[in-house]
Amino acid sequence: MTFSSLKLAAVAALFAVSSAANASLLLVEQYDNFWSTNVNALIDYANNNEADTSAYWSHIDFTDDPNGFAGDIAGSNPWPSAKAAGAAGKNHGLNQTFFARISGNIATDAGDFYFRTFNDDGLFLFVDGELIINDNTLHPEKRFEGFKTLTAGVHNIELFFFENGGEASLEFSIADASRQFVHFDNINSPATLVPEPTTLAVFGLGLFGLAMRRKRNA
Ligand SMILES: [Ca+2]
Ligand SMILES: [Ca+2]
Ligand SMILES: [Ca+2]
Repeated sequence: MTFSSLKLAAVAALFAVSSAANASLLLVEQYDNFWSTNVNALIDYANNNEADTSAYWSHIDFTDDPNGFAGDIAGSNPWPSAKAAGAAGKNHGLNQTFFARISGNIATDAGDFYFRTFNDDGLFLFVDGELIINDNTLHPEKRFEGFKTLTAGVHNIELFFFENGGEASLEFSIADASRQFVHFDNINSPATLVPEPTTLAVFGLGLFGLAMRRKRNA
C-alpha cells in the first residue's frame, strides 16, 4: 500500500468513526464467561475488566435464537461477541454465559416515560441512577416495565443484562404517556439519543484496544 492510499484509508476510517459517533448510539459492551444475579457483582466486574466485545446500536433488540420469540417489535440481531466471531445458536459457548452493559444518554421533554423489556434471562435498568427494573432471576423470555417521570433535558440510561444458558434475548423500548412502545431510533420515539462528547475518543480507543489485543493473541 502506498503512502497516499494509506492516508486515504485513514481519512475513510476517521469519517466512518465520526459518522458512528454522530449517529448518537447506545454503547453495548459484552463481557463473556461471567454472569451474576447480583447487580453489584456485574457493576464491579464491568468496572474492573475490559469488555470482550462492544458495539454501538441505535436500538436494542438482540437474540441468540432467531427462531424463538424476540420481543414485541419485529426483528432482532446477534449479540456483539457472537457477531464478531460468526457464532450462531443459543447453545454456542459464546451465547451461554455472559452479561452486557448497555449505556447512553437520551433527551426528552418533561413527562411520564415507560421503559419496557422482553428478556431472557434477567436484567437491571437504571435511569438517572435510579433502579426502575429489578429482575434478578433466570427465566424464559418475560416482559418487564419500569416507569419514571422525567424533566425536560438529558437523562442517563444504564442497563445490565445477564444470560446463563438457553435462549439469550433482550428487546428494550420506550414509550411516553401514550404507552406506544417503540425503539429509541424510531421516528415516533419520545426520546432522542444524545452523543457524548467523549464518544469519538472512546470509540477510537476501543478500536485501538481491539487491534492491540489481536496483536497480542497472534
Ligand atoms: Ca424484537
Ligand atoms: Ca444462550
Ligand atoms: Ca437464558
